[in-house]
Amino acid sequence: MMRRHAKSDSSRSQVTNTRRARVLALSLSVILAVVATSRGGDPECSNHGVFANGQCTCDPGYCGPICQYSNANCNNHGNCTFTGGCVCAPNYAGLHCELCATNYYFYPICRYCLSTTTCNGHGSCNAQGFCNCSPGYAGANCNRCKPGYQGYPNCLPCANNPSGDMNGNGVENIGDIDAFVLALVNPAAHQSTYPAVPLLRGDLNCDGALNGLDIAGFVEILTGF
Ligand SMILES: [Ca+2]
Ligand SMILES: [Ca+2]
Repeated sequence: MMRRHAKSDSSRSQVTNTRRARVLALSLSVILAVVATSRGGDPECSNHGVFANGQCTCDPGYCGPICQYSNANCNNHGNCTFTGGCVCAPNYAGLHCELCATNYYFYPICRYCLSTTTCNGHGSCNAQGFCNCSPGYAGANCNRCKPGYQGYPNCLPCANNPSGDMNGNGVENIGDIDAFVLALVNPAAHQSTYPAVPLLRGDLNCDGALNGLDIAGFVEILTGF
């Protein structure tokens, strides 16, 4: 009995040692992999590539004979080249992709805008690459008439030249809200307060009447939306 026990203990011990060896081997391989990764590449390749057969194979995003260039040299808006230049993405330009290409605006966003297409020929591109619509036009792409205008693409002023200037001071702004609301709810009071401002100036949807249907146009004039 004693000998059988001893044999059994010995074989258990062997199994345990084998497991330990396997765990150790696995741990070592993990450690070696981590070390290799953290080292980042061969020194001959600026630590950004692998040196073999007399030349460097650079990591993604690195270039040059010894991987000394990177996409960071291109402001990360293009790919570096073997000679240290940049091949910029289509919306970027400059030796280091530090500019927007023609017809792109608002570096580093570099948004595309072309007045004849993006703004439908009824506006111009602003510094942010959005459309500033010509008078009488509205919409992100100047693809419709502003309230008070009709007949896209011509967008001529409607009868009575409607506008949001319901207090008659020459500008359209939040100062017109009270006057516009007064014109809607108590036209006679509006006329006595602002005798120089015809009620139909508020006919922003151009249907020949001033009523609730003109509110959306009034809000758009004040907010731009
Ligand atoms: Ca006004
Ligand atoms: Ca109306």
